[in-house]
Amino acid sequence: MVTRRDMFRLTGGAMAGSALLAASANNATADPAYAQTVDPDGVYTPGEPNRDYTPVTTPNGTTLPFRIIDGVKVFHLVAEPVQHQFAPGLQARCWGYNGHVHGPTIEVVEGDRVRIYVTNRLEAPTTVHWHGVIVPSGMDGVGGLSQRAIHKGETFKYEFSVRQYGTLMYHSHHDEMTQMGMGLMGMIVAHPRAPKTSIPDRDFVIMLSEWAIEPGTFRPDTNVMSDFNILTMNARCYPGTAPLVAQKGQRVRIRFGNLSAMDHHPIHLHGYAFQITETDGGSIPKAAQWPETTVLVPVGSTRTIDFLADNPGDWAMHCHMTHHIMNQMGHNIPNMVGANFSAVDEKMTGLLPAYMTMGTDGMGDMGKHVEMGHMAMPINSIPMVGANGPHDYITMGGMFTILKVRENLQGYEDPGWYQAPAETQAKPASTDELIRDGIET
Ligand SMILES: [Cu+2]
Repeated sequence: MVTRRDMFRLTGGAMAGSALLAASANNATADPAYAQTVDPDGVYTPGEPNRDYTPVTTPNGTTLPFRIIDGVKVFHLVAEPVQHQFAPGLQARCWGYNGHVHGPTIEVVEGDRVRIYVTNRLEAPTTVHWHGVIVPSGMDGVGGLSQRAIHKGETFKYEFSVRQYGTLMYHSHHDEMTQMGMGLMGMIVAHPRAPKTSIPDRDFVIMLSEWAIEPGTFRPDTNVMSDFNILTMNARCYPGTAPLVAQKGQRVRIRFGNLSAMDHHPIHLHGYAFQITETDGGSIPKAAQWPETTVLVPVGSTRTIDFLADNPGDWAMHCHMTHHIMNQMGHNIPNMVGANFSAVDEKMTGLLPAYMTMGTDGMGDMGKHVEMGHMAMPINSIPMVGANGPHDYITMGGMFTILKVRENLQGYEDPGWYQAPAETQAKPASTDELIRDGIET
């Protein structure tokens, strides 16, 4: 007699068994909350990029390479100090994996058997926890609870079968406040063995995190509890963030993870409404999804959004907490908005020709003044806001990037700024228009 399990063994990872997999999936997903299309006890051939899945893109980041040894996908993570640039003009001595902050994205396929070696090149002991991944208890990577810490110079081996699909994470689980604050984290994407929904054309991965780096210093301060001043997407703050590029008509997926110490981030996308389709717990049934333009990504969670890129343009995508779109914002400065400092400025310029009182009209001009050389900045620091845009200065920094959707792309390099058709471009109102519409100014 051939049992259901035997059938899985016989069909292996081949898509020929997909009808059977789909039938089984209904039974399998009835119990666990996590998303699954494989038999948890089945044996599958290792999933290969562009054959079994469309690889994800990690803007400003990279994907961890692997080797297949006797049917097992073998990865090697090296925890080590990394000199990391957050944006031009700001870098710090952080901790990361394989020369990157954050670590490379680990991409696997449901049903894969994976073996992940972790070498510790830090002075401090460490561990790696596979956040949201259903693993045997001894592979969970919690220092003291699941294993002893990996000491300096040691290499540990983690091995498990991937029995779910979705957007997951990895991070140090030893001296968590320090080690995650220094950057020891990365994203994991597990692709479904037998996808139940359409596969996206563009699939992006973005880790949200936060840092405290005082201007003029070169090391994140992990003791800070609330005054984080560098807010990042894939460990970069604007203008250091790379744009997300898609062609009109493509199905786009963006997978957010948040391992900030203390802050949830409501990420808002302009130009689109999207569906929230996954959490790190699994995929959300179609009937339970609802449309949004802002997705709240809580600390210690992932959220996946899906939409059709049918609206060409340059679209802002940013945390909607306004203090999270500033760079190295000091929060202990006096409130200057609306104050009249013209007499002070006049007297001060006699003493210091470059003197200028900042903040009376808000902070929007600060980046511009720095760029024009009107304002001196401490060493290793960046303006609170922005960069030059196509129309004027962009007054956002921090957790901000741009989704660029174009009619025709030659590739996925930055296509430059969007040229809006003249009739769709906001511009100063003409006198004729004001008279015609009875607008008095
Ligand atoms: Cu935020």
